[in-house]
Amino acid sequence: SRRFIAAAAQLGPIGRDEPRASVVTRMIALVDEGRRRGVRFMVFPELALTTFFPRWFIADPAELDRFYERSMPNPDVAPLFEAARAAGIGFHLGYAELDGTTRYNTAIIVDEAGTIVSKYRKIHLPGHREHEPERPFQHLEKRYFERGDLGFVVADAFGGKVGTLICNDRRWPEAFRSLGLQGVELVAAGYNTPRHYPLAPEHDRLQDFHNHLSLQAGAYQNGTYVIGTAKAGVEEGCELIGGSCIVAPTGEIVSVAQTLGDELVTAEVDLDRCREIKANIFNFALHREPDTYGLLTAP
Ligand code: CDT
Repeated sequence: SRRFIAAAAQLGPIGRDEPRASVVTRMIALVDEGRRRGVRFMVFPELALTTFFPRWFIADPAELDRFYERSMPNPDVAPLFEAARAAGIGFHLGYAELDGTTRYNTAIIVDEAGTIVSKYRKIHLPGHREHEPERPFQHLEKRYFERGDLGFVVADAFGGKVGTLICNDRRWPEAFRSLGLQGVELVAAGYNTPRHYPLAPEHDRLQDFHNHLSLQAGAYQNGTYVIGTAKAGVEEGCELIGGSCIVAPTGEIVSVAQTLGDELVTAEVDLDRCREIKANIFNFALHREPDTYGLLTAP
């Protein structure tokens, strides 16, 4: 069926030395709660298995490697796959990927049978490449990850078309539209968004607003559900926004987190409702004017 209960599986802070097993146990508790609430698909955050390590300049390669997964599912994560499969729940999982010697900020979608049906590597990598010690914390995604090489990915799953964005991607209409043009009906978007933005601290008060603005606009302009899931709370002294939510294709938030900790945010989604938008105001075939959009793809 195309009507089911979906969830944002928000995680609270993860410590720098918190073992994978501890994080996976927390995630399985959310899967158990999902089973009780009849959830079919749940979205975990970006880099869900570890602390948000790009906040530190890490010179020692062995120390950096600790934060990456070399295969998926690996033995640490297998219990999550097994618990979700046993519960009949599919999920979206963000993690740092080490593919040979290449590093990506990656997310997969796993169906109810435990099969990985899509993999996406983050394209919009924010932050900086070099150590900037004057900052209260770093944002070294440009140093620790290569730009994703898999394009914007939409998979057939859960009776519909399911796409992935990762954190900063959600702020870019081109990223959302790249999924919209593939007919996406549900976008999973995990994030780690620090409250404090050192380059424009006057925007700190706007972080929650800009998060929801981006998710809601992306949903409406493409006629798709969006599930945005935070890693939230004060993590190693750095405040991360929460606000995990489920957005309808009308752009309305239908369910939103109440805490900055581990929390399951649920709502019923009906993928047929995407048609209200896709067949009308944003009927792409009828109303787009792509031959005038050349600037969008000019370098
Ligand atoms: N993880 C991630 O992409 N975070 C960014 C933070 C702002 S840019 C330093 C975001 O867009 O939320």
